[in-house]
Amino acid sequence: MSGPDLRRAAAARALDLVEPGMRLGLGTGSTAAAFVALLGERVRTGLDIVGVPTSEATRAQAESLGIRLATLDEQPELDLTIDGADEVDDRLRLIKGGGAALLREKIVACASRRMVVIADAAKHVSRLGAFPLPIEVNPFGLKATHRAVEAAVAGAGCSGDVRLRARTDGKPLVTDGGHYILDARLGAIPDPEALGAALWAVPGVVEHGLFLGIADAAILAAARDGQAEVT
Ligand code: ABF
Repeated sequence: MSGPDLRRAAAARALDLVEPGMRLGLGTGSTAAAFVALLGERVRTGLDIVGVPTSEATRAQAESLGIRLATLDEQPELDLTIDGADEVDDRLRLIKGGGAALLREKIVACASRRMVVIADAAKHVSRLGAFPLPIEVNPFGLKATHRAVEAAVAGAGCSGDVRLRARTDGKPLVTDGGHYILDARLGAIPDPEALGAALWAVPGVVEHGLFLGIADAAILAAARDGQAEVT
C-alpha cells in the first residue's frame, strides 16, 4: 500500500460528502489533487457542482477535467472545502502551507460551512511542529519582518530557526499572491494559539500556516493488512 493509494482512499471517502449543487472549496497538494481527479470523474458522469480552487495549480487541474469553477468573489459562501494538510493533531489543529498555498487555502476554508482534511494517517501527530511552519510574508521589508518573526516565535515559547523558502535556482519562492514564505523549523509548538496570535501581530506577515479551529473533520488513511483503512 503506497502513499498515492492512501491519498486516493482518503480522497474517495471525502467524495461521499459531495452532494449535487454544492459549492466546493478545492484544496492544493497531492492529496487534494487525488480528490479533484475523482471529482472530475463524477462531473464527467453528470454531477453538477461548482468549485473554487485554492491555487493556480488546482485551477489548472480542475479546468483540465471540465469541473465548473468560480472565484470566491462569485461564490463567497461555500458548502464544503476538502483539502490536505502537513500535520493534524487530535484537536484538528493543522499545519498547512508546505505547498505554499496557505493564504488562499485559509481564505477558502474560512468561507466554507465545513472544512474536511484528507491525508495519509502519517500526518497525524500528537504535537504540532515537526513540520516547518510556513509563514507567508510581504516582500517589502523582508529582513525586518524576518527578525520580527524570529522574535515572535521566541516570545511564544518556541525555539528553532526561520528561513526564507527558496526555489531550486536559489531565488525566493513567490506564492500565487506574490508573497514570500518563511519556514519556521521549530521541532515542537507548545502553544499553537499563542504562536498564531504572535505571528499575526507582526506587520508584514500576511498569513501563517496554523489552521486553528477551522477544520471540522479529518479523513485519515492508513495501511492495514495490505488495505487502506480510512478513519
Ligand atoms: C496543501 O498541500 C497544503 O496546505 C499542504 O501543505 C500540502 C499537503 O500536501 P500533500 O497532500 O501533497 O501531502 O494541502
